[in-house]
Amino acid sequence: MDRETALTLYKKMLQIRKFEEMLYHLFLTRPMPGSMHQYNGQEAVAVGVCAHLNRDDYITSTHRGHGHCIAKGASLKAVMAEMFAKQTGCCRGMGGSMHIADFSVGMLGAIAIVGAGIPIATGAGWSCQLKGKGQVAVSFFGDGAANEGAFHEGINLAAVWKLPVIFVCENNLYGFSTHYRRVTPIDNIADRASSYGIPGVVVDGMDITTVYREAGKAVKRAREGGGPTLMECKTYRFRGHSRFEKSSYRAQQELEEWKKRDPIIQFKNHLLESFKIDKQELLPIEKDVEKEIEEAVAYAERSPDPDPDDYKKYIYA
Ligand SMILES: Cc1ncc(C[n+]2csc(CCOP(=O)(O)OP(=O)(O)O)c2C)c(N)n1
Ligand SMILES: [Mg+2]
Repeated sequence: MDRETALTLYKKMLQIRKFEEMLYHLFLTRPMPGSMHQYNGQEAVAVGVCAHLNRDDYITSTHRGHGHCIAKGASLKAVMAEMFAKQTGCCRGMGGSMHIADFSVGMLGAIAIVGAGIPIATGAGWSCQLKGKGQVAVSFFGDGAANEGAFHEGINLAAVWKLPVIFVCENNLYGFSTHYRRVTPIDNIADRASSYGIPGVVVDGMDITTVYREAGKAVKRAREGGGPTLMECKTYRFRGHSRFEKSSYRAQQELEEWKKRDPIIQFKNHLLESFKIDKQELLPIEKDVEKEIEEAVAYAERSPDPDPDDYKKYIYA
C-alpha cells in the first residue's frame, strides 16, 4: 500500500466512524425517523474491500449498511439526508437507514432480510460476466447470514458459473444476541469455501492492511475470470446490535479487549510508525472529516421533506 492510498483509507474509516458518532448523538437528542444499526468497529472491512472497487462495480449490504454505502463512494450529504428522510437523500428519503442504497455508485442496497443480499450479488456478478467489461460484485454479510439457505444458494451458483463475486463475511461473533459458536459448529466460516470448490480466506478484520491485501487478491482473481472467493473477516461491533440495545449478553471485558484493537487507532499508529507520517499531517484530515459531517447535517436539516405523493413514483408493478 502506498502512502497516498494509506491516507485515503484512514480518512474513509474516519468518515464512517464520525458519521455514526454524529448519528448516535442525533438519535439521542432529537426525533429521528426509523432505527439504525451501527458499523462502529467494523470500518476496516468495508473500506479495505471497497478500496479495490470502481464506481461501476456492485456491492450488496445488510441492515448494518452505513459503512458499506460510504465506503463505496456515496456522498455523506446524501446519506445523512436519507437518515433524516429528506427528499435529497440517496433514496429520496424513502429508504432510511435499513434500506439505504445508491445505484449511482453501485451500492445496490442495505437489505434487512438476513442473507438476502448474497444471491443478489450473485445476480449482479452474472450481469458483470455477461457484459464482459471486467466488473465485479461484492456481497457483505454477517456471521448470522452464513447459516441462512441463501448463503449456500448464492455461493454455489457463483462457484459453478465462475462469477466475479467476492463474498465478504463480517464475523463479529454475534447474530443479534446469539453467540457465533451457539449456532455454528466450526471455527471459521471461510472453511465452507471448500465445499464450493473456491478459495476461502480468514482475515483479521480489525487490521485494514490485511483486509486491503487479501481483498486485492480476491478482486483481481474475480476480474480475471478466476471466479468467486469467500473472505471471512474476524471483527467486532463496538455498539449494541441496534440503536440503543445494551448488549447485556456480552461481557464488558470482551468489549474492552476488542476495543484495544480499534481498526482506526491501530491504523493511525501504523501510519505514524511505518509510514513515518507526522501527527501534524493527520490533523487537517481529521478536521476536514469533522467539517464534512457538520456540513452533511446542516444540508440534511435544510433539505425539503418528500412530497407524500412521491411514493407512487417508486412503486414497481
Ligand atoms: C431472515 C431474517 N431472520 C431474522 C432477522 C432478524 N435479524 C435482524 S439482524 C439479525 C442478526 C444478524 O446477524 P449477523 O448476520 O451476524 O449480522 P450483524 O447484525 O452481526 O451485523 C437478525 C436475527 C431478519 N432480519 N431476517
Ligand atoms: Mg454478526
